[in-house]
Amino acid sequence: MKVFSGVQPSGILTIGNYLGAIRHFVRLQDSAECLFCIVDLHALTVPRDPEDLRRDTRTVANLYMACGLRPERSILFAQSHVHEHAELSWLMGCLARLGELRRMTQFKDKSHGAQEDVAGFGLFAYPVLMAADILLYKASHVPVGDDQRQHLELTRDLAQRFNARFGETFPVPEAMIAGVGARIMGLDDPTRKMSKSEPNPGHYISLLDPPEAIRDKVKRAVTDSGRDVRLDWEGKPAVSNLLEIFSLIADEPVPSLEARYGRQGYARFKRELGEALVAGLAPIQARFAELVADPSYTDRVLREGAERARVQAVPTLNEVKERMGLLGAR
Ligand code: AQP
Repeated sequence: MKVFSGVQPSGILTIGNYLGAIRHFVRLQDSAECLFCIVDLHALTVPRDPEDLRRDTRTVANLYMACGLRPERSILFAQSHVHEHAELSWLMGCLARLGELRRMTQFKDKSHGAQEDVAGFGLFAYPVLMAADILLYKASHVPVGDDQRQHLELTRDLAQRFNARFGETFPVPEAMIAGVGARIMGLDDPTRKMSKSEPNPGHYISLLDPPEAIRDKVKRAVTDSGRDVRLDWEGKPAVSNLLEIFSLIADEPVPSLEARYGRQGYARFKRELGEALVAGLAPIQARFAELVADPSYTDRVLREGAERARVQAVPTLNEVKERMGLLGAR
């Protein structure tokens, strides 16, 4: 089993990124060969301030480690340090079809329905680069949140198309999408996925929010009509989202939380959820503070991670080029 996944340095990671993805990365690293990437080329698909992007890339690296990823166990690296990603992306792009890329919902969401003549090409080509990220390492499994399901399907289609046309080369990777936590919703709007790049800070809880901010954001989180705390995504989407977050962060089953808070109204439930989040994030924040104090360590982890990733990336790229008919440089 070979695992690949990535996170964009497009802001400070949220509990959505943690509960939907990184928590699973940490678990997988003890049983599988793992590569976890900071997909900085993906972050360029929307306008970014260069200094912010550099800072966020280091922050994601430190948060990976603060959450429990160990560089001696998993390969941690920045996508742009392994230029083979961009090269394979071109080759895969030659197999992708405009129609299938146009159907990608993330492109539609992030281009905000802009006319095609102004929507970014990078945003359009994003899923092809993501397919290249995964296929470059011949990964068999990709742990992601639910929002990446469609991109994974495209990756599988491209792998199969390549294999059919040029001979068996890529394993067809499987998405690993957890049942619970795969789609944490916004605190301000339970119909929208929680996202780190949202302008309203009340929408998300970041892994680095100080305790007061966490308590305050949970207190202000929208709730549903009525008073009872129960899981009912149809009728009570906001409370169901909070219950799911509570269950995951406190490692307590939802029915046990329902039994405790069921008919008591929302105030105590929210107060104790705030405390559970503060307690759950405290060890991550403490470890992060240590890592930030030593940027040379982070840079070394990324440099060594890229070297180890390239050992796997270069042979795949050469194989692909040869199969496609490119003349090898001698
Ligand atoms: N709300 C979420 N619930 C569960 N999982 C989530 N993920 C993201 N949001 C949620 C998962 O986190 C991993 C990293 O995501 P990404 O950085 O590659 O991009 P994204 O999916 O677009 O995440 P964001 O936070 O919404 O970023 P921005 O705001 O830049 O678009 C993925 O596995 C993702 O599924």
